[in-house]
Amino acid sequence: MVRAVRVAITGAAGQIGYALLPRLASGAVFGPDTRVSLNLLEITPALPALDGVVMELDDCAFPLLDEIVATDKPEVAFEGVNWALLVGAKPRGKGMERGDLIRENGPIFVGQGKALARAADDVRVLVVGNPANTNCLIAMTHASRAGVPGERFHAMMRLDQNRAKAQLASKAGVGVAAVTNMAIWGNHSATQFPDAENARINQKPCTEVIGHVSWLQNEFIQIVQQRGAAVIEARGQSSAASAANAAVDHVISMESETAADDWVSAGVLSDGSYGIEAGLIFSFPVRSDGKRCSIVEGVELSDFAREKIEATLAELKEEKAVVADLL
Ligand code: NAX
Repeated sequence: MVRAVRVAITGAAGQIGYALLPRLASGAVFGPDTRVSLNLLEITPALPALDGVVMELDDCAFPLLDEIVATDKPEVAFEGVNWALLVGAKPRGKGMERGDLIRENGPIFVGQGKALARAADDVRVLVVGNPANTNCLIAMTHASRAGVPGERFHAMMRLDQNRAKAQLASKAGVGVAAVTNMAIWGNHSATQFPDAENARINQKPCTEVIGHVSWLQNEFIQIVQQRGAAVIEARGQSSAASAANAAVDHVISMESETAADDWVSAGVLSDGSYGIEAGLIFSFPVRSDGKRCSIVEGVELSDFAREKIEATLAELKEEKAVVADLL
């Protein structure tokens, strides 16, 4: 049976949008039996650039692509969508502190959360725009007040998961598919905790396979935490192809059932699991049943892991305090 999905992408004329849209339109995300419509949101000054992106999508002649809506109005962009990928946000400017960025971008997600609740009945939301967890918290708060369940809001941690898997695979000399159970805990920021202690390589504990405890507890964590900065340093621009790829991976994972012996990482609404303050958007290992996802319970955490998790939790609490008036 042919099904149809409608996907909203904000910041669609940006660099992640440019890498993401062809993947959505080609069928790479929802499969060869699903027709796709794209609702593209941009700020008014970026509409001419968005026109160019629409021309290019037309010129790809994707057989599964039904309709493209390009707009600067959130209500139009979110009308009847099944997924909303909230990518659009202001980039961090020179000399800007993290707190300034949070204050700059927070208001965008107040309006978008409200608009989502008004325009879409059955929507799942992935927030990519930084600071992703706190932006997600803001959008979720306003949408859930209008009746959209908070569990449908996710902050993207998949790029961090993919980066961590790639590092472990390279260190162990195996393909990335051999690495499973890669949990990223906490915030999509330099305090995140990529958890090698619970990762597995060819179903064996990663700590046994790699063995090099000091590397796993130091260099590995730092490489993953700083990978975004390393890409900016090398490329002069932030990660775009890998970020778009991670958004694709996230949606595919949420649309399918997670293997019983694996998990994926996503920033989701904390229910108090693992002692994380309920109500925060915190990255946990999660499993999806194709429609809903839930936090994996019972993952063992060492004292080292708990200390790292406390640090990233503290940062998320601080971010929440900075946007208290937006919640
Ligand atoms: P770009 O600056 O290339 O594109 C952002 C686009 O968003 C621009 O076209 C801008 O006009 C648009 N925009 C701004 N405010 C908007 C609004 N209110 N409504 C709709 N559109 C709006 O940035 P890009 O490289 O595409 O990155 C987008 C966001 O992703 C940034 O916040 C970036 O920090 C974040 N990232 C998040 C990652 C994650 O793993 N969660 C990784 C990659 C990336 O750094």
